[in-house]
Amino acid sequence: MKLIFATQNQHKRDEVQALLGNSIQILSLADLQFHQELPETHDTLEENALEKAVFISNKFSMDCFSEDTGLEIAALNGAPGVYSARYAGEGKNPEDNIQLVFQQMNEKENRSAQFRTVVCLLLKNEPHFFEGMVAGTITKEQTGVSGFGYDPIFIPEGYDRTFAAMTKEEKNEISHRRRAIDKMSAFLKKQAD
Ligand code: ITT
Repeated sequence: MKLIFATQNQHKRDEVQALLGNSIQILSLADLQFHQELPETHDTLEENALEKAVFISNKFSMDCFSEDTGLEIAALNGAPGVYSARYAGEGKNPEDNIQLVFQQMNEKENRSAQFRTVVCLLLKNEPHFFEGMVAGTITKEQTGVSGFGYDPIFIPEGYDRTFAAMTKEEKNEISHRRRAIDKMSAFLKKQAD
């Protein structure tokens, strides 16, 4: 089976490719020579995931999936959430985003947070949604150099290291993205049976 993964984020692409292995042939937007940023104009992960999938599916007339992910911090009422990529401004700069989170968390006792991923799979123009979450805490300083985005400041529950201090394999074992993609894989397998 062949599906486009509608994302311009190479880290997401690498993680998802490793998760799906050879079970599904993923076409990336780079494979299709498509380098334009994808539209994300809504206030929920679900709507943005759908928007990206519909945009690419229409463009290439092929089944595809997309995902939208947010870091939801309890003490910030769920922020940065759906605005995670551009939290500190349009430049999508991960370092600036992290510094803004630190600034806003400065006086906060409650460091609880979760990553939430919503995958939207568009099969014959019919959307199917799959959600994955991982709970954890926000650190007071950055550690680790692996991963991307907010990984250096997020410690998943039951661990003592940030995602960025784990290997790619360790993160992929337990991540929000893994949980959502596993649900999509199970759905696709059932369709094929
Ligand atoms: P596409 O829309 O092209 O898929 P994007 O980077 O804009 O790529 P999102 O809109 O989902 O993706 O942005 C979510 C942001 O949240 C992303 O840019 C990262 O900064 C952060 N993020 C997403 N997944 C993450 C992860 O697994 N670990 C750490 N940060 C993550």
